[in-house]
Amino acid sequence: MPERIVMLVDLDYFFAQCEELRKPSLRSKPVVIGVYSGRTADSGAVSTANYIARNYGVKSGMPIFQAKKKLSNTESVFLPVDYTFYEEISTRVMNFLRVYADAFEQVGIDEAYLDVTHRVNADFEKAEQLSREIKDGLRSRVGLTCSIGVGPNKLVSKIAADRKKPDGLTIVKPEKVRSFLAPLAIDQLIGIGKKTREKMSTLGITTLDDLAGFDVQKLISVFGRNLGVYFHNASQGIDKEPVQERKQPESVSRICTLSENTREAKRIFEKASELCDEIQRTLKERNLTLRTIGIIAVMSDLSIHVKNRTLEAPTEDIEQMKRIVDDLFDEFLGETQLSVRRIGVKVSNLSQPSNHSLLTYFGDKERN
Ligand code: TTP
Ligand code: MG
Repeated sequence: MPERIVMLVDLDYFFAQCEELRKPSLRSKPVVIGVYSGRTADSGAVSTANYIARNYGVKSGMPIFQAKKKLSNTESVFLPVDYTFYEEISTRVMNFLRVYADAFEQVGIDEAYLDVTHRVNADFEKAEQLSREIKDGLRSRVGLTCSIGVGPNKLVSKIAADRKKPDGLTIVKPEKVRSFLAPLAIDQLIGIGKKTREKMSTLGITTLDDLAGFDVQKLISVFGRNLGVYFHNASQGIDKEPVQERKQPESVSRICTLSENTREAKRIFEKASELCDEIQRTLKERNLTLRTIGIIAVMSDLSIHVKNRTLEAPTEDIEQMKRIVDDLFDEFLGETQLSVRRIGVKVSNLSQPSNHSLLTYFGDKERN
């Protein structure tokens, strides 16, 4: 394969930066965006935070009350996720970026791969200029900063983009790939989470250099052929995955006929729960999260009813999905006297979270 040049553009502290965009006075303060569960005023988790808040130790996934503690003596601002607004900004960013690429692939809400090989005549110096042009353009046209990684493939460009943030630019030419990767911890690779890291550690592997030097047959015997070969290649920066636009399904649904018509909530919930499990398997296979959950009920008179709920942020949590499906059926049964003949569950507003993109190719269920 001829040498490629692939760029990964990742927006900095995206949700928080969007909030700063519409309210510039936030820029000088710690800003935390949270998904509030609604149980108590502060229950929920941090979605992201600006870099001022990160300097106080605030991180994605941290409980909101803990972030509040860390920021107790500051002028911090806590805001709920406004996904619709972030999607609008994301669309503007992606439309801006797409024009620069021979091939374009959006990953998640704030990242995209650009294959720019032809555009820059396979010249890394030109790719660097182009990266600066893109960074300047995003700043002046949309008002956002990003971090860019440039390398000979997706794997290297992704790791490169993570090296310097915010507002970073990291270029890794093909001849530097090995020395760039060698000292990094193995969990820089997509697909290496806690369990794999521990297993590798027992084999004496902690860095990508250790992994690159490890016998591939032994890796295969421990992790299976697909993962073993993937780890072996990835540790050396070998990745042939093309940059290509992903076509995502609009929705995933399952429907079934009940063994007999019923109004009994428990029986409906049980069946709906099985449908949710099936849907979740499909979502997992395709690395998709959902934001809208709907139920479908076909009644004894064959009339069809639909009810939907849209969450404030995407989820992949099956228990949350089942709770909402139960709620929706509960509400629905309260509104009708008829018995139910067929039930369905439909999820839509699907998206692919960044960072998970390679997992399914290699059959590893682990998450970073
Ligand atoms: P990231 O690109 O991982 O994070 P980020 O853009 O906030 O920060 P960075 O400067 O390190 O790139 O994720 C993009 C958005 O996805 C982020 O702004 C909020 C959302 N997100 C969550 O809701 N929960 C999470 O655990 C993570 C990691 C991200
Ligand atoms: Mg980001």
